[in-house]
Amino acid sequence: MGVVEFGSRAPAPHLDAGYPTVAVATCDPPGIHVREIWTSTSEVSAGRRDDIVYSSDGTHLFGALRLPRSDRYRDATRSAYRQLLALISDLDYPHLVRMWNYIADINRPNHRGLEIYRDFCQGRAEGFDDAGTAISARLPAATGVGAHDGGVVVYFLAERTGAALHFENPRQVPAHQYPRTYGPRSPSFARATLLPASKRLFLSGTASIIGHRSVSLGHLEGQCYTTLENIRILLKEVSEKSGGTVDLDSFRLIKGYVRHGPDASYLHQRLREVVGPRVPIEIFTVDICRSELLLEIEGVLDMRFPDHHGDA
Ligand code: 3EB
Repeated sequence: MGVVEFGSRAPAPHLDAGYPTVAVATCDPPGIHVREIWTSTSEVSAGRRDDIVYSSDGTHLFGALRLPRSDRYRDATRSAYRQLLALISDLDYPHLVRMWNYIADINRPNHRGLEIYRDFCQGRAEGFDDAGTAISARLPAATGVGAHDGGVVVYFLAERTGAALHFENPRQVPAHQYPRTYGPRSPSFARATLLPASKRLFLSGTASIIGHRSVSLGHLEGQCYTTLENIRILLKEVSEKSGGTVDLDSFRLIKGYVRHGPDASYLHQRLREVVGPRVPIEIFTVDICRSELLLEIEGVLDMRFPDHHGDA
């Protein structure tokens, strides 16, 4: 349904191959470092509306857009999110499942001295407001991290049936309820989203945050430990609430982000210990949304549900 190219360049998402190709600037050596490929077993058709390229298969919609590099993203983000939400509603894939936001200069001040991430969050929250409470009550899992170039690149997955379930982490304040000290509008996302039909769990970007506070300041190993604890606690919550099973052994792919390149090998080693020898791991060196955070972890997991038709 779409391809995401993590590499040195970030041209706008395009449809030249008959499906969306999205580029995210996450590395310096020229070329494409890794491709993320979204497939479907059904027939896929692609299209473009406003600044959004998309593909759909009757059940899911994959889409992408890019906002050009700027020192103010609030209004452009609001309008892009409004367009995106209108598109999925009009095409009848109204339920967001997972969103990724890659934001260049994420920790730099905007034209008014407000951090770019906070400026982005303000526009995103307003875009959700514009769409009405039905959508803002069903915020999906997401990632919001830095990138080396490209302005703001957004790609997302939505679905038709409304079966997607969203989860919060009992050890963390829901991001949409973070206090105002973190910016004029809170980040708009849930900690994880489950697609029951495919038993797939989408884990949001997760960092060393307890309650709403960043912890283990300046300490890589401590932030890694707290982040993995956050994930373990969230997965326990998802298991309890969904009646299925999911734990740290359930990853089918995992992505890590580190602020400082030399920390990549440590995070890679820790993730390898956690997920076992066969699960793909990718580590990207980009800024993280809070300037004190050194790393963030996200991924896709396979859930198991009891088999009601079994021979037990
Ligand atoms: C956090 O927990 C860390 O703005 O979309 C994680 C996942 C984070 C998504 C977003 C931000 C976002 O607040 C940062």
